[in-house]
Amino acid sequence: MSENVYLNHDGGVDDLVSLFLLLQMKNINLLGVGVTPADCYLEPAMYASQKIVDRFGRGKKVEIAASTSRGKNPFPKDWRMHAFYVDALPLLNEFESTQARISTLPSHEHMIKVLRDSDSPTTLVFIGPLTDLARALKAAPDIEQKIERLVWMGGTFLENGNVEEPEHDGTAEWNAFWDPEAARVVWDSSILIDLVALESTNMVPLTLDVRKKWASQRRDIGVDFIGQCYAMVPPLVHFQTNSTYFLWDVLTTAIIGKKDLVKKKKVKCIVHESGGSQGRTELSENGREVELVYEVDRNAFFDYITELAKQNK
Ligand code: AGV
Ligand code: CA
Repeated sequence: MSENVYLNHDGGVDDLVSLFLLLQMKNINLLGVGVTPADCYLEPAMYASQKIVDRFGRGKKVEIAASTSRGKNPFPKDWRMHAFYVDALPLLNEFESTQARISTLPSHEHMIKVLRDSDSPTTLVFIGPLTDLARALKAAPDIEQKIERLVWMGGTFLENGNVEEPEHDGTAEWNAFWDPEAARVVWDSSILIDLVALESTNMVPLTLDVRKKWASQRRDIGVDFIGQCYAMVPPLVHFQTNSTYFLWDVLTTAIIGKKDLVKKKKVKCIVHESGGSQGRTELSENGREVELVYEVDRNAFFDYITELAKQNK
C-alpha cells in the first residue's frame, strides 16, 4: 500500500532537495505541493518546483500551488535568494518545462481540496512555517479527519534555537518564529504531530566529506543535482555560524521513506505566541503531546538519500 503525502515547502535549498527526494520514493503517493514564500521568494520557488517535478518526477502528475500566506517575522533576504539559484541551474533548464501544472487555488485551499478528494488519510509534510495549515484548519475544520499525521520541521527544546534577530532571545527555531500564531493554532488541533526539531537536525550539518562524496558520484544526474544544490550554501567547517547549513528538511523528508533512521519519544509542549521568546517550543506538562525526533543515524541517513537520488539505479 502506498502512503498519501502532501508537501508544503518554503523554497530553501533543502526544501527543493526534499521535493526531489520525495519524488524518488517508492510507495509514496505525492498528492500535491504547496509553496510558502517564507525562506524564499515565491516565483523562483514555484518555477524550481515545477522543473524538479518535470525533470525528476518519473512521470508523476503533481500539481503545485502558490501560498498567499504572510509571516510575522520575515526571513533574511540572503537566505530567501537561494531559490533563484536553484531555479537557474542549467540541469533544470535543459528542456522546456511545462508539464507540472500550477493550481489556480492558493495553496491552503488546494490542500483542503486534495484532502477532501482523497479516499484514504494523508500524511502532511511541512518543511517551512505552518501558516497554510493553520488557515486550512480555520476554513475547513473537517479536514482534520483526513490527516493521518503531520510531520513538521520546526521547533526545539534546546537552550539555543537558530533565530538571531533583534528583539528576540534566541530560543526559537525559524519555521516557528516566522508565524508563531500558526504553530499555536496547529497545537490546538488534535492532529498527531511528529516534530523534527533542531535536536535531530543539528546532527546532520552539511560537511565537506558529504560534498566530496556527492562530487565523486556526480556522473549520476540525481546525485549531481543534490551536489549542485548544496554547493550554494555554507558547510560546517571550523565552527557553527548563523548561516551554517544543516539538512533540516531533508531529514524530515527522509524519515517518510525510511522510518528507522531516527528515534522518537513522546513529549508535552507549548508554543510561545508573542514577546521576546515568540516561536519558542517549551516542554510543559500542560502542553499537547508530540513525537519528538531526538536522534538520527547520520551515516545511514546520508547513505539513504544518496542512494535515493540515483537515477541510474
Ligand atoms: O530552521 C530551519 C528551516 C528549514 O526548514 N529553514 C531552513 C530549512 O529549510 C530556516 C533556516 C534556519 N537557518 C537557516 C535557514 C540558514 N542558515 N540558511 C537558510 N535557512
Ligand atoms: Ca524549509
